[in-house]
Amino acid sequence: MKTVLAFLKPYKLPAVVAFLLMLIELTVELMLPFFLGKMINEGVVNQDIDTIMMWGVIMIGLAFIAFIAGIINSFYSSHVGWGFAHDIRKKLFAKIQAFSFANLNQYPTSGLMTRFTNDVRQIQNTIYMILRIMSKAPLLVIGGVIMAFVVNARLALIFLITVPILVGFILWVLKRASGLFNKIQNSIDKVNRVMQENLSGMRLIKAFSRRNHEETRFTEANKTLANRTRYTFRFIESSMPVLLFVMNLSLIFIIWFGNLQTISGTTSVGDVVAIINYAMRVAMSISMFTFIIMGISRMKASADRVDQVLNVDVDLKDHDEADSSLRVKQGFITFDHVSFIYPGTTKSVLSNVRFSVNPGERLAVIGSTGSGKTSLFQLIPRLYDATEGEIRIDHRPTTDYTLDNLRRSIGYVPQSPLLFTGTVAENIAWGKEHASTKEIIHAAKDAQIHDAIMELDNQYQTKVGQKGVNLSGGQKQRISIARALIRNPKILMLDDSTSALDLTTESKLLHAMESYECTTLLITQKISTAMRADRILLIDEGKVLAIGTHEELLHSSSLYQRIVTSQFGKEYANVE
Ligand code: M5T
Ligand code: MG
Repeated sequence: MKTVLAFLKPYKLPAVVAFLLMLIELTVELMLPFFLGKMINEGVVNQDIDTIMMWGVIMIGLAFIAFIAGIINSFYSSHVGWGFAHDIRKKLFAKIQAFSFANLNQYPTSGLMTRFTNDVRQIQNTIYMILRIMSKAPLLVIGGVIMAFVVNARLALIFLITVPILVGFILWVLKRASGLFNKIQNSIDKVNRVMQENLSGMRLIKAFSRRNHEETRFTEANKTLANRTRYTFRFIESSMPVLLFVMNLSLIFIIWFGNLQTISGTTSVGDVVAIINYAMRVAMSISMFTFIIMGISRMKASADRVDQVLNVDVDLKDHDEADSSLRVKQGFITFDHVSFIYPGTTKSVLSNVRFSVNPGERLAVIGSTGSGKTSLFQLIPRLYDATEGEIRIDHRPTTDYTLDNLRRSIGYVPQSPLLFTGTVAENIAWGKEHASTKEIIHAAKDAQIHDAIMELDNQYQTKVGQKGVNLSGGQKQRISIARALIRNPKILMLDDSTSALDLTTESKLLHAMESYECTTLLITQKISTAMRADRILLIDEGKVLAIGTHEELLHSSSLYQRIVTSQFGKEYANVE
């Protein structure tokens, strides 16, 4: 909770103002029973209308002041709440932007979403309530007891017994409730996760006709949430009658004992009325504790969850020795004895990988599924860091570059293309800040998608829906290629990005890409594509089996021969 609460710092002043205004309200509330007692003792008992009027006017005046203080307090409290929530969201967002892939794997999207929305709102509401009324309740209990002693110490003794019992009981409930609310928050996560997967996988669910299965999953998550919420609230609500019972007992005792004293003449009627009034206010404040408990324990649960994210160690950041003026100039890539294991796993995905790619060279990476091709790609822009060995670009370790400079020089087309909500033009321009229309069209033409875009209803201004559902797989691939090309990268990486293209289009694309002065790495399953590269890297089970031209591999690698045979037939491999 600490990290989150530190965000209150800039709001010290309005928070203090709110607190002071609350103190005014509190003082008035504490004075009113006292004056009421005086009004009865001096005015009512003596039947003195003037005195009654005087105290009446004073009390109305005070109540009015409290009323105004309350309104201004509310204004300041909500200001603190909103500002505070805004700052946390901003910080959370920035933090998540800095997350490495490994960090992201740790926190599912739904969990992050819940933190952004539900958790932050929970904290905001509680902060508001604390400034508005919650902090008043305990002070009112303390002040009420003190004032009761001021009015009549003998009658007030009863508070010394009841208040500690009640406070102890409340603390116990608080401790218990905090754990329960944590569980509720986790269940909300779960419901969100199921819902999110459901929405993003709706087409698949329909195609596989798995509606019932999904419904069961949702019903279960939802039921757990409902059960936990019910249990927690029942627990808290059942503490309420206990509180009221103890408080009412003490009220009865005050009335009974006060009555005896008034009859014997040791206490005045006004004092008894004032003490009863204090007892009622103390009782009200104590019963408010239930809400305070709910609020604070919910806030604690939420704040801890937000804390978790804010305190995550981002394991991938600029090295201290990174030189911010260093840029990738040529695109010379070296893998020097690189081994890689995904964080949190034990399986070696790449072992002892060694190869170099010259500036401007085109290298095809070929290998069976799961052999580590994508993993190898991810190491270059430092989406993950190699476990062992070093990757150098232009003879400098990738860690010498700032992440920003390194990634800026790379055009990466991931294996599953992702489009953002927006127009086609915006999606292409996403690759380069301030891209002109001319550049967008140029990149689209090179990516062989221009003609297809022109056939869309609004051409470049066509909106692609969430995840670009209204485009074909091949169209999405080519838009994401255009997005990479528009950067004019020094290093272009295509992860199986031409798999959905027909041979003619693919051929045109590869031809157009030749005009870009960059080192190109392309993962492919097709020998025909690989053959168009300068050299081919054959990878299997995380090891580099061979690297060389098509002819060289045909002679040196039996696995390569087998792949060629399976794609082109026996004759071809033999003839070569
Ligand atoms: C190689 C594992 C995967 C596989 C091996 C991306 C990714 C992969 N793996 C992880 O544990 N976590 C990850 O985030 O690594 O996987 P790859 O590099 O994706 O293989 P590929 O690109 O050659 O395969 P494909 O199917 O794309 O051709 O054991 O479990
Ligand atoms: Mg892959």
